[in-house]
Amino acid sequence: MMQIPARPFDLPLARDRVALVIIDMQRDFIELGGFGASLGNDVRPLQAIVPTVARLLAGFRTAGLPIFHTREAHRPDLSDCPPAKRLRGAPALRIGDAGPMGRVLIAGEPGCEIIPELTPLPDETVIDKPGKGAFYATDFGDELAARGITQLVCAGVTTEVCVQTTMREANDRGFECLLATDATESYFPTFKAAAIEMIVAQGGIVGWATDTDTILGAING
Ligand code: C5J
Repeated sequence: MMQIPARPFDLPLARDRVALVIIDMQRDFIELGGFGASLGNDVRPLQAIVPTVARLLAGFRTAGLPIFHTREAHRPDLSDCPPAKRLRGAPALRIGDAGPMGRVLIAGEPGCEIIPELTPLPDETVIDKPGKGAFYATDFGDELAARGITQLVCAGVTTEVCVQTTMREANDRGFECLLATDATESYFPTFKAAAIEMIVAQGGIVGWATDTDTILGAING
């Protein structure tokens, strides 16, 4: 058992039951010309966490622990993208529109790919998800169950949207989730801070939170 100092209290992680899930570190959210930028967001805070996410990923690889990556990705015919999602607001580019990195958030398009710094290795599982949470309309739950995983270390973007949604979905399914606080980011600093507080409040109502060095110290120590 690896004892992780965390908020709201220490979390024992079991080497044979824990996996890393890196959420939506895609060009469309992180690079200029992508979906995130088209919504009017400053992508630089998301770019700033890339080295930390890469360190966390490297640590899990070194420890030989399972790794999952997710992508928010829709089918080219948009049959898995409800109009209520596609037509929301007035972005410069909607999901499925042709942009500088191909069609926005469409599987197989350059913008939908995970950024090169975090390219998954062949033995790592990539989950394409049409929603905010990684469990909705995917086989993520089955993949975790097949490996006996009950604990998730979570990282990626954005903290209060796809990361928190995935943690809440996981929590409802009985998983223990630990958020790597410096390996996640939001376009809105106050939302990131609030999301972390929501997760750890009330005795860890959604999960736990700690920093990347603490996690790496435990899994590679
Ligand atoms: C958003 C995400 N923010 N990956 N997606 O639309 O958090």
